[in-house]
Amino acid sequence: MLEIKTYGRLGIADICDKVLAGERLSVEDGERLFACPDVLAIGSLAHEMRTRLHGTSAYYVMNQHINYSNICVNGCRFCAFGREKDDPKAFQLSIERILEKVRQRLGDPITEIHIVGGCHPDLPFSYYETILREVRRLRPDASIKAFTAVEIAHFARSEGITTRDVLIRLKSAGLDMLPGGGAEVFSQRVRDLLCPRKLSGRGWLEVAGQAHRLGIKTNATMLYGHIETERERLEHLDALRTLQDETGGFVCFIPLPFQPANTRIEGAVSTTGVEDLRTMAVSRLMLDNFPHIKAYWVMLTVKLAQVALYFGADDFDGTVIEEKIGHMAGAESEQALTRGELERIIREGGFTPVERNCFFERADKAV
Ligand code: V47
Repeated sequence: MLEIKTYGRLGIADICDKVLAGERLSVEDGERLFACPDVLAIGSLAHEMRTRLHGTSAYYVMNQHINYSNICVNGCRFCAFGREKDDPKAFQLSIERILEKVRQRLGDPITEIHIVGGCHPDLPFSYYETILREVRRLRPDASIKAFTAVEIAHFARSEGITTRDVLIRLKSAGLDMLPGGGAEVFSQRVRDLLCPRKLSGRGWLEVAGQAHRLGIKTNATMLYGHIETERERLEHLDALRTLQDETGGFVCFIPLPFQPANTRIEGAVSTTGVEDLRTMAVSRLMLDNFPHIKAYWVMLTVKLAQVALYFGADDFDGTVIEEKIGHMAGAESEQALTRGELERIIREGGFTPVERNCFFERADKAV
């Protein structure tokens, strides 16, 4: 950490005291952190908290992403991945094609398969159940992290059943965990402007809470760097930690910097490195009840994600293998990293690489 007097000079000595005492920061504290000109001071506070929780460990996972379809009824303005059904770039994978992708990687020691798509207008619910059953059969040792809260609500609407029943059926088909996507920022103002057809912030939180109560862990994301205010980011973080107080079901938080290419937000530009690091650090400091914060290298770039390990992040995500959502929006990162590359990046950053599964159980201890 920097010297205490530095925080005094910056007018945030009281926030520094709260962090050191393990006390919760308010949304107003968060606003002051965003306003503080010294990003290193904020970063070192977040690093203090991250080190208290995880020491020098930095986690990674051997995983595989599979997108079953990009056809989506929501048409969110920030998304370059989703397509209408009749678009020449629309795709929809058959179950056999999905299994083929899993089979191609059977030789790799993958412990997590991450499956998401758009909100498809007419795929039957049995399609999703079959994906889970068959992937589970092919790779019984890998955890399946699939379908965001937005997809869960969409399946419920299409099938005419409750989101709770959707979750129960998917769990019995092999679902282990929900990924954190679809949260964007919960602010209704932002959602009305960017994704009016999408599940509301309140709806997203309800589905996440239901999943937690059924014993299904989830992650949570925040898409930032478009039209949202800092206050809206902080209110998003506050809503997440309130739910986490109730359920304890969130595993990892992932701040996602908006990638503007091929999207429909006029005049949007990429976030800068300092903004990304500051948002990472503020997220770590606000989310005092979240065990893990992910530096998602796909959206941050590998180099900035490595630096983010000093700004509150403790997880580097993983091998990924084939990424579409960020890359269709202009992400400049690689498509995949190997175990060797992940370990070298983490080690050269000064951390100890620890392989984990989707629940953050260490690979050497996982059953
Ligand atoms: O929900 C969409 C975001 C998310 C853009 O849970 C965009 O472990 C940036 O949620 N620029 C999907 N982001 C990715 C995601 C995720 C990724 C890795 C790990 C986990 C996890 C979750 O990507 C979407 C949306 O919020 N997104 N468009 C864009 N233009």
